[in-house]
Amino acid sequence: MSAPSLSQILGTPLSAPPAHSGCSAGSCGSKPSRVAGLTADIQKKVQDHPCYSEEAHHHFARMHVAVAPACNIQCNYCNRKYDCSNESRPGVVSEVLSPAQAIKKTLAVAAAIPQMSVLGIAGPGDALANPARTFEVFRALQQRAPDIKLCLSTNGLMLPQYVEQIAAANVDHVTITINCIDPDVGAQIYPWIFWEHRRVSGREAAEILIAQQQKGLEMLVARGILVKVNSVMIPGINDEHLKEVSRVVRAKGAFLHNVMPLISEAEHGTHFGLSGQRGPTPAELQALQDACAGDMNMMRHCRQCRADAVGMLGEDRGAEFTLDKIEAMEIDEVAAMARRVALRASINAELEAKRAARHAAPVVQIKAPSRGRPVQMAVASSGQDLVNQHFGHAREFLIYEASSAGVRFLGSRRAAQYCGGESECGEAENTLARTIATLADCEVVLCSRIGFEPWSKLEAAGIQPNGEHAMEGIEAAVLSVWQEMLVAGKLERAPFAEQMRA
Ligand code: CLF
Ligand code: SF4
Repeated sequence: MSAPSLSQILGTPLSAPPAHSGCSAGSCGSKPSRVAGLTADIQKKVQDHPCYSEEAHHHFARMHVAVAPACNIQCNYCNRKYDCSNESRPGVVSEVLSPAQAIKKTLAVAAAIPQMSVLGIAGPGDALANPARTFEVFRALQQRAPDIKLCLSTNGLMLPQYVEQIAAANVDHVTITINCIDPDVGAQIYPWIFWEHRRVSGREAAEILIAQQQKGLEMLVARGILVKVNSVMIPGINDEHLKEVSRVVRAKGAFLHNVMPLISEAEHGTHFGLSGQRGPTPAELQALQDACAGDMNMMRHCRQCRADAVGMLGEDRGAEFTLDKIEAMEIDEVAAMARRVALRASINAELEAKRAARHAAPVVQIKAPSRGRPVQMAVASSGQDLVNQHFGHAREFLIYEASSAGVRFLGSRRAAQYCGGESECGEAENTLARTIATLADCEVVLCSRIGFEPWSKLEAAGIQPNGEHAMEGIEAAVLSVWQEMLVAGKLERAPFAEQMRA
């Protein structure tokens, strides 16, 4: 007997993804349905900010300038002395810039990459522990490139003192790293802070920091500045507590919460790395993000950028813009700004048209949701929201879940590039094994192309490679594969990984 058709199973033709095929409410930042539901003012602020809008991160780039070397607190997960060109994590930079160098670099990048819509100051120390340098850059860019959004990231210790200057500099996106609201938890994360000309340690330090962060958050919200809260998930220390943090910052008006995994390796020389404190597994992180979600916007596409990152999230083009290279660049600031403004308008018009089409599409009536269990899939994409990357070239995979409720984005996972060229000869086997382990809970991997060797190894591990949706939109492709699995009766069986465990 042949398999039933999809419309027989679902009871209605499926010509398009469901109207709300993106993340379900509260699951991940400003997805299309959320962008449409925001006030015009907020929509304008987030629509081309790659961190505040998941949709925007497929199309717009950001850059950081590393003008803030000093920090006024110590976090047990931070060591700014360690640098490595392959390393990507907050606090890591190749060169600290003077404000003048940072301004020049920003104008050079903004001329070369017209998708660049946001300039952030995120270290390598704390932006507000270096206020003169930070605000000099913001003030100059406000004058010379007023179309670029200004973004600031801080630990919050000095935030209340600088809210006025932040507002005056037209910075309308601020990130505060808030890992706790309980000083006993904080004492396990922060050994000391520098406060009113003295070093304060232990519980007292955490108490001061928490009070300053909360006050700063309230003051920013009162001024209409969008606040994102970053939290580092540290298993056994603040993982359970972060649900309460999420509840409190949401009640105070934070726009977005970004729960990130602790990065902890002994070779980084951090306290947590040396003491063996582990980071969370992808499943633990996902579970906490889901638990925090409620009606809060959760960010799930963070790439834990370097403090000198340049380009789309997930890529780093910093090597193209070293000081010696930008010195040699001729920049026509006026022409570059006109190009950026035109490109931004055209991308936003295209996204608006897609949103309208999505809302106009027929709503899929699912009559038998129990027959379609959720399926987790990995996607290789180099941007534009498309399945457009060769499996062997992917340095990260985007993880989606498809179910009868639609498609939702779960996050991204780093991977080593399988086709790494001659330098990696002999390493390919290990790289592939590591990638397969990273994707072990996915049932399908979508990519534009894939070689025979990785295809057969993925298949043997229960992960079905799929190159049939090359250059299609990611969500439509993921939904389409789920539908094919449903029609083929594959969703009546448990995922391969579960079958192996049974
Ligand atoms: Fe940079 Fe941060 Fe602004 Fe974005 S990053 S200062 S809000 S422009 Fe973005 Fe990078 Fe995650 Fe930060 S992906 S680490 S959340
Ligand atoms: Fe490092 Fe940032 Fe913590 Fe300062 S606030 S110690 S720079 S992670």
